[in-house]
Amino acid sequence: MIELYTWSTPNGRKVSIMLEECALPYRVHKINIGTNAEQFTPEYLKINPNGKIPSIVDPDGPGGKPYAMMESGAILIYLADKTGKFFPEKIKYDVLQWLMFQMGGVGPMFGQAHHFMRAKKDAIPYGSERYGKEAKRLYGVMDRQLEKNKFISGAEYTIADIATYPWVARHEWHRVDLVQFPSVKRWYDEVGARPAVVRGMAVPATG
Ligand SMILES: N[C@@H](CCC(=O)N[C@@H](CS)C(=O)NCC(=O)O)C(=O)O
Repeated sequence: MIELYTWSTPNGRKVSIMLEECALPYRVHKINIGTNAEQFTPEYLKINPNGKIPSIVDPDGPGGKPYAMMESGAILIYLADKTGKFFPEKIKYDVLQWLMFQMGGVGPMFGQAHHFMRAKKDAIPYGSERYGKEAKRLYGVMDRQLEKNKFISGAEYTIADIATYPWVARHEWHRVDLVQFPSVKRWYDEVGARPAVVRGMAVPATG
């Protein structure tokens, strides 16, 4: 059984959605990052040297040996390779582009918007404006892509959609009205109706 170390955040939920989509058995270990302590214990740093969630430990990793992994994008690729799901060879590089767009753009920029808008309550207006504007720009990019394509990286649902959905689910946190991005809204409703996405978004059950 795969051990999942996570918390109630978009990066954590990418992995719980993927595990649900692939019907892989997993056990949830809550790492309450709000304590500023649980993610930095020596035991946890052995699994995730970066001191963040999510992480997994697969007892049946490469070569049949236990394998610990950090970085949500890498974990999605690993689980896709393991199961042969949601990372089709024929659109591999399209998927990678949009996965990297999420990992290097959507996640970090929305995360900064949340920090300045919510955690700092707009105390530093420059930060809220800078990251709020960048978040809207990224929605524009996604909206144009989703106007032409059913899913983020093309005609099929892939790990790029799984990586992006939990961040768009926080649109109110970065003050984006999905009405202004109708193709993102169409995709968001469709992906959000998938039973595995509903289950994955509810992990961890409390926290
Ligand atoms: N690039 C990393 C980012 C992970 C990340 O930033 N996780 C946040 C929660 S979403 C975290 O653990 N923050 C706790 C901290 O920074 O102390 C990934 O995608 O896995």
